[in-house]
Amino acid sequence: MALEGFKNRILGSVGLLKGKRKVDEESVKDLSRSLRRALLEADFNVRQTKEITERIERRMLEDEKPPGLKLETHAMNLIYSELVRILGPPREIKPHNETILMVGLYGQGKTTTTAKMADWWRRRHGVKVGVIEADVHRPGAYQQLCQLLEGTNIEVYGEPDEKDASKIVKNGLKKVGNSDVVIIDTAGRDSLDDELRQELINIAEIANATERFLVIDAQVGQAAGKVAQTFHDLVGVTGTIVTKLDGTARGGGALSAVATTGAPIVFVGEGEQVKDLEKFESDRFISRLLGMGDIKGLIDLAPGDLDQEEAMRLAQRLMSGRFTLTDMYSQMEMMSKIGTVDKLMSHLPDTMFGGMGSLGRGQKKQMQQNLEKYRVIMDSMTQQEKDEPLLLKHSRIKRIAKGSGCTEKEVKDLIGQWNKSKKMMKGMKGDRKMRRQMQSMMNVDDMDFDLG
Ligand SMILES: Nc1nc2c(ncn2[C@@H]2O[C@H](COP(=O)(O)OP(=O)(O)OP(=O)(O)O)[C@@H](O)[C@H]2O)c(=O)[nH]1
Ligand SMILES: [Mg+2]
Repeated sequence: MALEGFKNRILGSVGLLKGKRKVDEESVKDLSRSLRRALLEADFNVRQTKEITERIERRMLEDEKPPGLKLETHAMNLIYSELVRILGPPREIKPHNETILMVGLYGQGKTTTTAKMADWWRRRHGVKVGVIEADVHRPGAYQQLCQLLEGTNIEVYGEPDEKDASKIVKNGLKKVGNSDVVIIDTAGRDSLDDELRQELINIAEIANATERFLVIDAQVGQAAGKVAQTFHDLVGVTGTIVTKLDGTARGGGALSAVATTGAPIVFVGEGEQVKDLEKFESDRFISRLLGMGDIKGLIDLAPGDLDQEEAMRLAQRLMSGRFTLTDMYSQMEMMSKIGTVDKLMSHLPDTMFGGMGSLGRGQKKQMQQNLEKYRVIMDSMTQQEKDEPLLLKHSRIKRIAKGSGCTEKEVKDLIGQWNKSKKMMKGMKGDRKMRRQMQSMMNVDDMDFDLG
């Protein structure tokens, strides 16, 4: 898909510098040319592409490369920082006197995100939020919104039988307009016919919204630029929301949308639940986009009952390659506390766990089930066995299988998994580039790779 293409092109561009020790003008030009193609293909507009490539050219020639860093890595870091820069600093929306109009194509997640944001402001800022359902085309839109916000005390205004969206907005504003934040959900558009265009323009005029947020599914890819332009022409988009980032797509299409409208990303949606909304941070987004992984994201994911220090230790253990079964066990425990494997994996570098970050949904589910099973099995082991898994020969395996109610094969599978992980970690130990990347991500000077 478009996004993988983008990432691969960037890697390809940077790869042009392989084996070079010093920067020279010619290779910088090559890099820049290749980069330009990658950006244009990802629907960055010409102006933005020019700006990025020129800045990278200049910085390649002028910035001093940190000692010990390969030229490719240095270039990658520059590209990373320029992409982060172009996405801009986070957009702060003050939860006071705001009216937000949600627009976007069919099924992109407008209604869900309306509920998510409403709840987010209520939870985070404790302000009064009111919501207006102005989608008169999707049957059941009002019920959908009410259901999502059930139990939150957020007032949802709707007139399920009314066919005139403007009227609903007018009435709705009278009813909930005095809230600190008012969010208006509108109908999805498959393609924009004249009638729908006019409806949206009318709503926008009546709502006189302080913000117009465009909702884009992360899967949309390159088409996002065009879509964004259409809505921008109609209502003047002021913010972008990328949804479904929990899926396989990494969200590159959003870059095109942002490049087109200049409206920064405000929130990202990472699941179907109302709580699955995160404030956007461009550095995190770009590192995920480029498959660089994101240890900070991993740590921030930890819920309140998991203290940061413990989470840091987990990250360190993940990186350190120390791999007794006990280590693996506590990792698993914490993983299950942090949340789904799915969510965790999307924050890890692609190369970790042998590319587990790009496993399909089915495979991830399988892994989650395995975790459950492993846990049961390990509960039947002695501490010594967990510390020294090499002790686990036939008679012990038999005993453990019996004790845990699993088959011997399942016990062997666990040992096999441990062996595989251990090997992988050994591989990482040898990979200096990876190690350096980990170190800089975690902000540590040296890491203890104790593999026994
Ligand atoms: N996995 C995942 N699913 C999401 C996310 N946001 C929305 N969805 C799902 O996407 C589907 C469409 O979401 P809606 O909120 O109904 O989309 P909409 O833009 O209001 O759709 P229309 O009103 O038909 O135009 C629903 O099944 C949502 O649960 C997300 O961030 N992650
Ligand atoms: Mg909807």
